[in-house]
Amino acid sequence: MERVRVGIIGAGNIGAAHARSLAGEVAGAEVTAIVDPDRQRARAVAATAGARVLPTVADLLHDAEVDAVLIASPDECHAEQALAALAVGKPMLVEKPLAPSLADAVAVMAAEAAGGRRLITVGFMRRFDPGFVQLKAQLDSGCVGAALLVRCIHRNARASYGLRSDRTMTNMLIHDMDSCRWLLGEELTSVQVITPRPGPDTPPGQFDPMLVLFRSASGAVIEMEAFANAGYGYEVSCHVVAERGLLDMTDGGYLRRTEHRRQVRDIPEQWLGRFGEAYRLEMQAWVDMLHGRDRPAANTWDGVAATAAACAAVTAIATSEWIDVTLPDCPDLYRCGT
Ligand code: ISE
Repeated sequence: MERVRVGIIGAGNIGAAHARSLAGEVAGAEVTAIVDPDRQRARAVAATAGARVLPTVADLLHDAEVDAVLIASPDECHAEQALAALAVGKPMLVEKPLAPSLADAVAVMAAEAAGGRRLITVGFMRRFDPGFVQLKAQLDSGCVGAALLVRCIHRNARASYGLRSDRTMTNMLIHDMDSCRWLLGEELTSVQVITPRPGPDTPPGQFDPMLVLFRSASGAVIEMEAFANAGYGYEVSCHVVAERGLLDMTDGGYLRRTEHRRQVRDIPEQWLGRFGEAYRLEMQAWVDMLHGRDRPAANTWDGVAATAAACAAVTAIATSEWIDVTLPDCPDLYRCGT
C-alpha cells in the first residue's frame, strides 16, 4: 500500500500525539512535514516522526510531499487553516472544534460545499472509542428501547489554558455534544445552563463546574456536567436511561482493584490516557478513508452542528433561560442527520 504523506500543523499536545501515532502505529501513512510557531517543539516532534520542519502553513499546504493535512493548531486558527487547505484541494483532518465561532464553521462548510467534494474530517475521536462504540451499538440494536435521559460527565484535572466558561463549551463539552448527537442520531435543539456558586479556583465572571441541559429533537433530555478544574484527574462517563433499561459507559474499562475492605481505581491525568486507543483508531480510519475505504467519521456538518450547540450553550450561561440551538441549512453534499 502506498503511504499517505501527512503534513501536521501544530506540534502541541495533540499534534505531537497524532504525529507519533501516524509515524509509528498507523498503517498506510507517514508524516512528512510539521509546522509550528515554536520551532523547537516542531523540531522535537519532527525528529520523532522522521519529518521536515517547514517555516509556514502556506509552505506546508503547497509542499509536493504533503498529500493530506492534519490541523492541530489552537482552536481559533482551525477555520482559517481549513479554508486555506480547501483552496489547495487537499484532504484534511481538523481537530475539534471545526471552529469556536458558528460563523467561521459555516464559512468552512460553505467553501467545502461550493467545491462539491468532501475533504474535511473533524476530530471527534470518541466515535472510535471502544466504550462509546459499544454504547452506540447497544442503543442502535434497540435492546433497551429509545433513550429518554442521558447523563454525561466530563472532568479535567485542570483547564490547560486557563479557565474560561466559553472555552469549556467550545473546546471541552463540545465532545459530549457531538457524542450525544451521534449516539441518539438526532440534533440537539435547545439548551439551558445552571451554574453553582464559584469555587476558590474559579476566576471572577467564570463558572466551573457547570450543569448543561439539552433537549433533543425527539424530546430526550441530556444532562452534561462540565468540570474543567476538577483537580483529582480526568474522567468521562455516559449513562443512558432508556425505555426498557439502562446503559452505563463508565470509565472506558479502567481496572478497579478490590482488596481487603478497599476498592481502588486508577484515574488518568488527562485525556490522552483515557482516549489513547480512540485517537489511534481515529487516525487509522482517516488514513483508510484517504486510501478510498469508507470509514465512518464526523464530517463538516457534524462539526457545524456541534459548534452551533456549543455557541448556544455559551449564550445560555448568561441568561439561565432555555436557548434554541440554531442550525444553518444543511448542504446537499452531506448526508444530513448524524
Ligand atoms: C481537550 O481539548 C480535548 O480535546 C480532550 O479530548 C477533552 O476531553 C478535554 O476535556 C479537552 O480539554
